[in-house]
Amino acid sequence: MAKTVYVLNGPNLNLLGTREPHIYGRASLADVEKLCRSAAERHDLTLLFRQSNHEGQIIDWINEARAEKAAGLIINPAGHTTTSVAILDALLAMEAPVIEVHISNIHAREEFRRHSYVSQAARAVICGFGIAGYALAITGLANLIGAKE
Ligand code: CA2
Repeated sequence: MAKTVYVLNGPNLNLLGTREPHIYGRASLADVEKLCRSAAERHDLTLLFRQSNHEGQIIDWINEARAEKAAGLIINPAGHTTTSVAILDALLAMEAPVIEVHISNIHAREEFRRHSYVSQAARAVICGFGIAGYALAITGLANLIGAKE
């Protein structure tokens, strides 16, 4: 049976492509989903792709991923990155590898974006590659969990 990978997106990422193209590019979240689906297909992974503007919903999905024994979880926590101990705690309860993704290079921006609670639970962090970072995360995760090429 194919392994399942969750891709979770935090607040306001539903607005991707509508403003700040110099930072986030022109692609929409639907484009990101397409990119992820084609990367997941290459590795024979089942993909669950979700976005929420609500912290509790994201925590529920992380708990679901754990309960369903997902093979891995990729998360762009967006604005929760720098604030959410609750998301960190949910991620720390995961046994499967967690990969943190940011579209922009958070280290080249405002100081407040640089500290991530989520990174403490992440096996790897990808930032600054634009939306291509999601596909890189899926490929990296596939290698970690021994999914097929
Ligand atoms: O670079 C990233 O992926 C971020 O996680 C995006 C977050 C930001 O708070 C983080 O510091 C870095 C912002 C997500 C909302 O993105 C929008 C993009 C275009 C239009 C509106 C919102």
